Amino acid sequence: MFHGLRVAVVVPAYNEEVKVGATVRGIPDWVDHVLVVDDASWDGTARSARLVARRGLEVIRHERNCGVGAAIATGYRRSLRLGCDVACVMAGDGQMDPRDLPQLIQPIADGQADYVKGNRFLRPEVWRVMPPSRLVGNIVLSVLTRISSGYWDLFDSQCGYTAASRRALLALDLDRVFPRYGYPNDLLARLNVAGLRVAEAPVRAIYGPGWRSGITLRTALYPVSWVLVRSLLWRLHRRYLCLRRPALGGPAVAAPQGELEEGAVLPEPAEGVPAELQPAGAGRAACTSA
Ligand SMILES: Nc1nc2c(ncn2[C@@H]2O[C@H](COP(=O)(O)OP(=O)(O)OP(=O)(O)O)[C@@H](O)[C@H]2O)c(=O)[nH]1
Ligand SMILES: [Mg+2]
Repeated sequence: MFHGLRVAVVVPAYNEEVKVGATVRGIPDWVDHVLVVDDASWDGTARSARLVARRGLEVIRHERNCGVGAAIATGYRRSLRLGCDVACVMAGDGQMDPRDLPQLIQPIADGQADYVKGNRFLRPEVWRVMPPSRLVGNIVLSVLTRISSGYWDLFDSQCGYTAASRRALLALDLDRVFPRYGYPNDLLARLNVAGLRVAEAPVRAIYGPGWRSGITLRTALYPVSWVLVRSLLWRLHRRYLCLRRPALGGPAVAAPQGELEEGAVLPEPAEGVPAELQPAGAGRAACTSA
């Protein structure tokens, strides 16, 4: 618990058998639930995570690779079902420092923010620690994401170290969040359309000697460019042209199984995601949308 809030840390992991154990062990004891989402890794990621003896640890495995955004959405759904007040995301590759967790959660605990993202550029050593290719990419994408998301004060858009309040998770349509690299950019536009308050907290950048990344032109740059254009158009459409419609399809996610509100849009079952973590109502007879 953190100041009376039940906290989950979601750890998306794909082929991280070397790093995931240390990542999980580093998460402080006051975190109530650690939800490792192994996205159909072909190495021993799930086994390495399960070897850690820790209260509240769950290892969820997708049957097929769904992408980092989809893995995070699976973890978010589980945290909602566990009754958590806050769900943080900490990558399974050991690039996020657990000492930064309290300052990510604090603005939510203080009632000042619904969602908090890390910003590595708020710490001076970032210029020394982050590789030049990442510095340039981050700066360009941060500026573009300001435009696409409508949050003009935010920076370091690609930082995946975040804390989301229950309120934010219930307002988002988790089934529609972009499933692969590009999800942070997509998520920010969705938070904006839902009218949620987003804050930033300084976090450390970690790029050790064993650093490796799944980011390539094909896996990241092209999808992220597409997400930025799509998010901008969607946000402008939802904010300025759809004034009579609700911000996002919240009820479908918010309502527990069996208690869906009339008129809620029921999501399609997500392929590769375990049955118990399918979106609320998935696969049931669809209602008509409001
Ligand atoms: N669940 C899931 N996780 C993934 C997938 N691809 C990457 N990840 C995880 O997402 C985290 C971040 O991935 P990276 O490729 O290192 O990207 P990054 O850390 O944002 O960027 P770098 O600065 O290049 O390291 C890691 O914990 C990966 O294991 C995927 O397809 N599914
Ligand atoms: Mg990484």
